[in-house]
Amino acid sequence: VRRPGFVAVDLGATSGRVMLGIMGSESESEGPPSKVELVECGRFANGPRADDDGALRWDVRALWGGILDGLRSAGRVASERGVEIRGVGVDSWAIDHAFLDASGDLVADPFCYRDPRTDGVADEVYRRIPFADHYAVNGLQHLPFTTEFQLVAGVSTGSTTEKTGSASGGEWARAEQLLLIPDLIGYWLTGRRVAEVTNASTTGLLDARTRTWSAELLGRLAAEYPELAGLRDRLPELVEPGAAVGHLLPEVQEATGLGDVPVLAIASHDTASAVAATPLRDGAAYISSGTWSLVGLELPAPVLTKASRAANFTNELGLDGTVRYLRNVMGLWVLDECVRAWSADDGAPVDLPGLLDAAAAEPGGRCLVDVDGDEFLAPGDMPRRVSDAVARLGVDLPGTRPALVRVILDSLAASSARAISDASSLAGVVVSAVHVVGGGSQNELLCRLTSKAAGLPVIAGPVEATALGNVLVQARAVGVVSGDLAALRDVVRSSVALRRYDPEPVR
Ligand code: LFR
Repeated sequence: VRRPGFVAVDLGATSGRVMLGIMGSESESEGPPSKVELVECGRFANGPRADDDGALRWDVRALWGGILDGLRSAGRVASERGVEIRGVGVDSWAIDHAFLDASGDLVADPFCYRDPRTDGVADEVYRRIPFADHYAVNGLQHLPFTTEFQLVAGVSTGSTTEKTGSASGGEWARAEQLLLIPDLIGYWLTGRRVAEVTNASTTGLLDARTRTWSAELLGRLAAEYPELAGLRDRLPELVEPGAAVGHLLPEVQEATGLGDVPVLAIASHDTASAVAATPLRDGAAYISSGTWSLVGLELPAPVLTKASRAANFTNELGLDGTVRYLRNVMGLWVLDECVRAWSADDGAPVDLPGLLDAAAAEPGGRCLVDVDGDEFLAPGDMPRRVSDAVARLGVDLPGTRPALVRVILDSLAASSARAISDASSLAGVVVSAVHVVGGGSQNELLCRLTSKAAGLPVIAGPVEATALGNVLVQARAVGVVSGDLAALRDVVRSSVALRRYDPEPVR
């Protein structure tokens, strides 16, 4: 008998991956599989690109090409390994969305949430529909680029959005449907349009308690911005993770060599898949550490209190009715952007492991910058922006790369520690450990600094939490594994090695 396999398409802000999750092991022929092995079948670059007007957009057709290539190699790997592909699931970063026109074609490449067209828009919206009224329903932290604000930016012609406002307003006029990025890929794979709920929860348009589109918020938005009156009709039907989306279209089967494989809804917000595969136990916080650090707790219900709102905690939706109670910390973006700038200066890629070793040898705690400031959101010129922030603190920092990297990581660790202690007091949960998953779980210095700053043990891994969460939800949807989140996390624990860092002093 062939072992079951599931393909995870995982799109990140800097790269996309196609992973084949192979269930069980050679020795485990009977009974439900206790582990999953991930095989990378494709990897392709991603990143926002400036269009002719300077607007930052995602090249989703290039991503689609990478996905098809990855599916083709997943098919090859599966046949070499005696694996039967039983499903495909797609996750990506949240919030960003595409419009389809009346013929089902893409109206334009989707905007990247880092495009400055949303500057000032949220405040304008809050003057008409207060933040408190939003929070009472959608439970979302304030982020300047939430889908709702992008939509308003697209129909506003005010000075703050002059640059791209009119062009994107034209785009909205042609829009018949709004699809979040993973749902767009799902549509291209199957021809069916849905809105998966964990990702839909980041739009600002969902009710965090009922997990449905909020008639109240959509109604108020339409009353304030008549151009958006048709928004409700442009939002697809919501589905929960585990639902069947459809089957690969004949042309996709042909292009990939895969057969009539089902496409399954998973927790399509990458952070939701990552949290699903974080081997949490009671009282553990998590940091999903990549481009962003998403720092918080898994809860059974949203916390919509005034204190929670003031602390800017979000209630994004998770697997199996859970809530991801967290705050966005700027994450490795700031470091990655510095590395990108330095590599461009040098005309050669910077040696990151070497740089991190040198940063580890720097004295810690020289200063902390507020890495979460909006000033760090946009791409470009990051070393100067961080140095300027240091200078504003009146600190005389040596002008070396390791010194700057150390400040960035100290600041990131401090911000994460603050989010953990805030989440703990706001949700009334005593936190005993912090799980770090995603790419940042491999950054030993960051794990150590986080452990020290939080005064808690850090348990690092899995690196590929998102892909694992994607695969496991598919496996459960078709009955290859069964059980609740705890059972899925048992499979994660037996599949990967975790590393522990105790809060011993770091220099
Ligand atoms: C992480 C992430 C965050 C979201 C940000 C923008 O990849 O999905 O959860 O806030 O990207 O979509």
